[in-house]
Amino acid sequence: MELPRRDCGDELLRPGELTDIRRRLRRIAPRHDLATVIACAFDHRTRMLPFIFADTRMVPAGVRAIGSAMVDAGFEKTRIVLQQWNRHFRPSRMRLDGRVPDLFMISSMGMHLAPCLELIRDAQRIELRHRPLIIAGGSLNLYQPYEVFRAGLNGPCGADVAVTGEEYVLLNLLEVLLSLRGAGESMRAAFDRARQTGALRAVPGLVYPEDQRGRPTGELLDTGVQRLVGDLDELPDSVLGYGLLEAPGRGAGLAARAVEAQRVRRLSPISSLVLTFGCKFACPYCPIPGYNQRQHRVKSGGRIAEEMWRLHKTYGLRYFFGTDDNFFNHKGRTLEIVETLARAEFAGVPLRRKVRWYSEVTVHDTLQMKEHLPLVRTAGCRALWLGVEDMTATLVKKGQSVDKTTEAFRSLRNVGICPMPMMMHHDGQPLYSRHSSYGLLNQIKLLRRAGAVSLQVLMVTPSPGTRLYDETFSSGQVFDNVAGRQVQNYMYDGNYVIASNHQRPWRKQLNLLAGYLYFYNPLWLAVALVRSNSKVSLKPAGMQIVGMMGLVQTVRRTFGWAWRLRWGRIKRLASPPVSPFPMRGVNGEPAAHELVRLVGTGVTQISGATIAGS
Ligand code: B12
Ligand code: SF4
Repeated sequence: MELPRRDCGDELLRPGELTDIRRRLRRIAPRHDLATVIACAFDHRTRMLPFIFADTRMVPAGVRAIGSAMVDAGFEKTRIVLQQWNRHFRPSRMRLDGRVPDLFMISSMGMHLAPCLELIRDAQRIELRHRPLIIAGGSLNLYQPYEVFRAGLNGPCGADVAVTGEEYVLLNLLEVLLSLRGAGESMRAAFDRARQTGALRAVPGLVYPEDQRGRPTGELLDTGVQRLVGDLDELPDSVLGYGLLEAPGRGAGLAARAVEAQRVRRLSPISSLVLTFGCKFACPYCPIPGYNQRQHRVKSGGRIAEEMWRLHKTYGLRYFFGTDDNFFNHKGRTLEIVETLARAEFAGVPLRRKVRWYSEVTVHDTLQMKEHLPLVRTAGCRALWLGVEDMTATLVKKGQSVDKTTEAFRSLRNVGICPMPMMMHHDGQPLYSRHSSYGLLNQIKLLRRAGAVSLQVLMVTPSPGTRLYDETFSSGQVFDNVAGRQVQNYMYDGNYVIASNHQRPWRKQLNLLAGYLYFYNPLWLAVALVRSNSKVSLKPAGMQIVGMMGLVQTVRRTFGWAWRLRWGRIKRLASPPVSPFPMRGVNGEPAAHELVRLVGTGVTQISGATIAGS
């Protein structure tokens, strides 16, 4: 099951509501002098192709967005710590402005669950009277908020509250807490009171251990699906977040000051930037349309141009990655953005001379935009990631075919935009097929001929919040352990074969490696160098070098798994993971985020399977 949809017409916040709450908080912030640390959980075992380098050289937009929202609301004592850069950071040792912070927040994706829980455990070691309010958020919590709670003596413990939504939900929570907070009182005490008086029930987008008159009930209360901000121009300024970063280091605590502005570009040369959210397709393995309540949300071209310019001026940033699910989703809106970016000028300098940007799109929409691709390039775009999945559309149909994909890739390449394919390998696809385009290597060959500059091949893997999730588990495809080694969250990244009905799943694992080796190798590096006078210049050669380095790491991390799959015994799961605690919604409604529910003996519901966007 996907996330349930709010009532029709009630999916979005009232226009201006996010702007208003920001203004209201700014008025009361000086009375509260809050200090906040936001940590980004990161499991270093996930470092391999196809994301190697992007994972540590691009500060995630989620933590930055939350940091920006805090500063914008008037809480300037805020620091962002990335486990990507600070492996030894321990919340129990953190001090900000000479004191233990009032709020400790954690942002985590699903596959970074283990370090996320360790951060929470460590924060709980802080002496009770100083302990900050622990708030968990990020894509893990959008779909599986119950994961940040563990069994304690009195029911669920761990994080104090999980935020299952975006900036507005956090600001809404803070406004409620600050309206109840007495002078000198801790944020945890204010939270306890808000919980006991029922004040938090009116904040959609929270999950927390239920408490009735000071007594834990042992249940998790879910206040329902968030309302989304429709106009992304209402979001706080993304420039603020970069000013809060803790510099990379080996220490367990925090430095006296955040990293200097002039170091940001070297540490994070690529800047992820929210441009749009949502996608009109409904791939059964993708949680994105459900999460967005079937809405397409955009920033205006003017706002994007201004943000890029100011990020460039303030931090020297030049390369931007749009965190879009499908940037070409709506032709009219896309054209408004690219036309504005193409003609934007600041201080007499055209923006397109200073910045380059990249995003994710679909094959279908690229062809719809074919005649406008030269304009897209003029606007500064130099590479687009396309969800090709399986070119023959055997696995997924979203308007792609061998001919259409080839046409889309050639069109992009002709105007000087690098096409970057994202493929999905699955049980039915052989490594190679004779006289057809079905095999993995056949398709990689076609994509390379059509101009592909990089390659992403992931195995179909169950992903919460999707329509296929339940079925993937209940059909017995998902592995529990292989040769005694438990499948852990960090392995749900598409790089490990952890769900398959294939008789020889180890072959699938080796196929992924073979696919990469076929694409990234010294031969193709030499060819790319010889052809480097094309419109996309040295990029293919550069990607070959990055790809080969990443491949070494991928082989190192996944070859042992292939070995286990070959020789070890595979134990399978019969049902998907469920919340370890009963969950309930407000006013007797079912909990919106209990996507899997066990009723009687059978699993009744759940969400679906894999991978990123487009
Ligand atoms: C850009 C991107 C990447 C980039 C960049 C990552 C980076 N360093 O920035 C790259 C290409 C490296 C990447 C890789 C992967 N990604 Co990715 N990626 C995205 C994408 C498209 C955008 C992420 C983003 O920046 N969004 C914009 C920010 C503002 O949104 P956000 O992070 O959700 O944060 C908001 C809320 O969650 C919340 N929030 C966030 N943190 C916190 C903290 C607190 C305290 C609070 C209160 C709130 C809060 O508020 C934020 C502001 O609105 C998303 C899809 C999407 N549209 O979000 C997938 C997504 C995050 N990726 C996903 C996955 C699965 C992966 C991969 C495993 C690959 C794969 N199999 O697809 C790898 C993992 C790599 C690794 N080692 O971590 C999944 C995660 C699913 C999950 N359950 O966690 C997503 C959600 C796509 C999907 N399937 O729906 N990804
Ligand atoms: S996989 Fe891509 S095209 Fe399909 S629904 Fe998700 S974002 Fe849209």
